[in-house]
Amino acid sequence: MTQRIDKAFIAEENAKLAGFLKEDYEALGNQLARDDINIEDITAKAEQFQIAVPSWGTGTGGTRFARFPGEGEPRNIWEKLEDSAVINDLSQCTERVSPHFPWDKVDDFTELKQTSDSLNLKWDSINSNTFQDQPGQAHSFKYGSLSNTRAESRDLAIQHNLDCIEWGKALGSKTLTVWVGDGSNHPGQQHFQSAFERYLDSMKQIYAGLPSDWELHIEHKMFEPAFYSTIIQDWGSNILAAMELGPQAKSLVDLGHHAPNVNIEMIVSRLIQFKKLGGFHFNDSKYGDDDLDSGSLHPYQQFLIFNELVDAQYRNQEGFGPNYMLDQSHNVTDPIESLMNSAASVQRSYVAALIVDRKKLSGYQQDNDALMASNTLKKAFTTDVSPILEMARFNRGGAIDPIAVYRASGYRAQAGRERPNSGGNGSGIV
Ligand code: LRH
Ligand code: MN
Ligand code: MN
Repeated sequence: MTQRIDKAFIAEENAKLAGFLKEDYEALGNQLARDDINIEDITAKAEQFQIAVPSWGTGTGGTRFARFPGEGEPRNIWEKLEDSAVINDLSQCTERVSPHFPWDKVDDFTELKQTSDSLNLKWDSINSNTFQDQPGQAHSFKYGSLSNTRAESRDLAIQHNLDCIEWGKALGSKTLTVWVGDGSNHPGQQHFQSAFERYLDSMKQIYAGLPSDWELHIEHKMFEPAFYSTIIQDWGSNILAAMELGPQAKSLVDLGHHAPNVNIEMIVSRLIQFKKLGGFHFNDSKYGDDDLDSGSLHPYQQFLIFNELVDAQYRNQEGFGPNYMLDQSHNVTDPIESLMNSAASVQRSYVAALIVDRKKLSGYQQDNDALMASNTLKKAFTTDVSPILEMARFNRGGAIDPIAVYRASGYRAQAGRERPNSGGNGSGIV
């Protein structure tokens, strides 16, 4: 077992930065006070912020062309949990892990729950996988899963989702996320309406198996692996399906799953308005479903999404309480570092949205003062809220500078020794 980073070591490293943090925090506090914002209130909210880590994100994702695994990659769900614990110990905002079945192979769910408990981790949404065939699978998903023309394949996909609910119960999860790659690659290949009817019929059977305190999240994606049409291609088909199923069904927004230039924050607003916003998969993209690190390319978009979320939070919008999760693929970075960076990037957007002067914004909107409305948002976005994020981590016993502490700890090298045959030699050359 790879040893977690010692609390005393984190404290030692923090001590080197604590003086600077105090100065920066005071300066930012004075700056915010000019606008009647109490920095302590914002820090308290930042401390409550949580975003889940995807179990599959702790390994190198690669692309469909190649994968270049790094040193000491986790070889199973237990080792993924070890890495997730390190991420949370340092970041203090990632106490949940979202598993993917059957990528995560588990024989004994009680034992897995005990392990996660011992690492102070909880379980977020369960992700089912019917977008590929498993070895020896009796009926293929080649022509779709929940919408397949053959009942045998549909039944298999339905049963897998029902199994996921059972496994989730054992882990203490309360959400099932369903993304399917179903669709078509050629015009005419599929009858759109019949395929959607079959999908809805299958989803109704899954919905019927949901415990009353669970939610079913439907994830849309415009394309890939089906390159002509996809069954739940956008938020329109998504919300239609969610409305058809019932109040426990909601839509999940993965930032990389839209056409370029789509106004995602507006989609978020619409879903909030109709009590259908289930959750997020945060990542960033330039071309398509790139799964780049969150906020690495479009931090303003991420902030504008949080502007909608914070607005709903302040208005106590009924039915509002989405799950936040990262869904990224790390090709060239250490996944632990990328996940810590990305969690902080999303948290940064949240905090920046908290300091938007909403009273002023609302006045500018009322008066149609477009320039000042936009500047009000920009003012919050361009404020460097780093001291708040650092103080939130510090107050909770995490690292002021998570990446620096992680690198200084030598955790990755230790993982390399403890996890032989994990597929990488650390150089990226395999
Ligand atoms: C599909 C997706 C979905 C899957 C994950 C691995 O592109 O975003 O969330 O479960 O990738
Ligand atoms: Mn996703
Ligand atoms: Mn995706």
